[in-house]
Amino acid sequence: MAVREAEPLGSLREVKEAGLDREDLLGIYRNLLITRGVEERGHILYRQGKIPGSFYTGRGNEASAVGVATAMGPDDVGTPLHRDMGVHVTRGVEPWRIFAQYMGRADGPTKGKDGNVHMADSKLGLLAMVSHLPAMLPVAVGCALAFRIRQEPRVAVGWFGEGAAARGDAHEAMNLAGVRRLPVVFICDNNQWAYSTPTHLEYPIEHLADRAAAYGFDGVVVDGTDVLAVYREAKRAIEKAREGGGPTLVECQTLRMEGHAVHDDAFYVPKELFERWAERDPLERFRSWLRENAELSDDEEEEIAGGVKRLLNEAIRRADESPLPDPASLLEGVYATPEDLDTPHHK
Ligand SMILES: Cc1ncc(C[n+]2csc(CCOP(=O)(O)OP(=O)(O)O)c2C)c(N)n1
Ligand SMILES: [Mg+2]
Repeated sequence: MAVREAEPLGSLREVKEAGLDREDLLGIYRNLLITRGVEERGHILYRQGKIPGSFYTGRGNEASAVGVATAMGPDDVGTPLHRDMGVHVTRGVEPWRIFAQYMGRADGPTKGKDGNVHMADSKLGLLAMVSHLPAMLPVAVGCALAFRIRQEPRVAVGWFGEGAAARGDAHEAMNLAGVRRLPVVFICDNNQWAYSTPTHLEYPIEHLADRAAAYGFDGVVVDGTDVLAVYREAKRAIEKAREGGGPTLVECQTLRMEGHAVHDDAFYVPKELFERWAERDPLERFRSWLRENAELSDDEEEEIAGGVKRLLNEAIRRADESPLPDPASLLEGVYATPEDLDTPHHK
């Protein structure tokens, strides 16, 4: 069965019908710039020796992450991964706290207990990832089951990579979600590589989203470099889930534009592939779309870019002032206390 392939979003009118006004569009552009800027600055900090451990980026995936997060409701929850910085940015995590996290400082979301992207601000509806992939999918499904039991009109969004989809927990999560028609949306960041493994060694079907049919729900393939198409498909899937229509598997197609992490130069990815996908740079595509369809002027563009630059300069300065964590706080915040839990059961 051929899965549905999403159309690109065309005119400003269509976008308005999809629920976005001009201010929203400029906000999306800004979030894309912040996302890329955070990761570009991260590279510099890494080379300056200011980021311990490794450093991961989602270059090429900014539109997928920002598009999906823009479609989420304020009370929805999500489990973004190492390519999804745009989700944290769009949900409102302040960049200085992201830099503090990278640098292992006390003001990072994990308070210096992790220096990597295993972070999230639960107050913004995000759950921090663990390393094991795709272990957050069962967690997202568990959230959806809780929403069902509590009769809350909320949706959980679970992210996974196409490589991680080969593992059993992806199957178990999608099966349970399908059987119970839970309010969950599965977002596959299909960036064509799992470390050095290409897709033809990961799954033997044309589209990963073809699998949705086997779980009894819809699958859709979307160009992950087209922020508006991602937004529309994510919105459709999220609202369908909210209304009791069950899960959707949204496959966002991109290319991982850098190595797996900073230690990897991606020598195994054909150069032509990078060249081809560089022409579809998500930020550049959306900038051109805004100029052609929403009258983005030079002044506006400069104002937004300048504002982002100042924000990031200030963010790095502030993060650098954040202290390293006090060793005495090592065991604080590691386990949830009853006060942290807002379930009726614990009240
Ligand atoms: C269970 C498990 N096995 C191995 C790893 C090591 N590992 C981290 S990321 C990664 C590649 C994952 O590929 P994919 O799911 O396509 O996500 P991507 O990194 O491409 O976004 C691997 C093998 C892991 N984190 N968890
Ligand atoms: Mg991958």
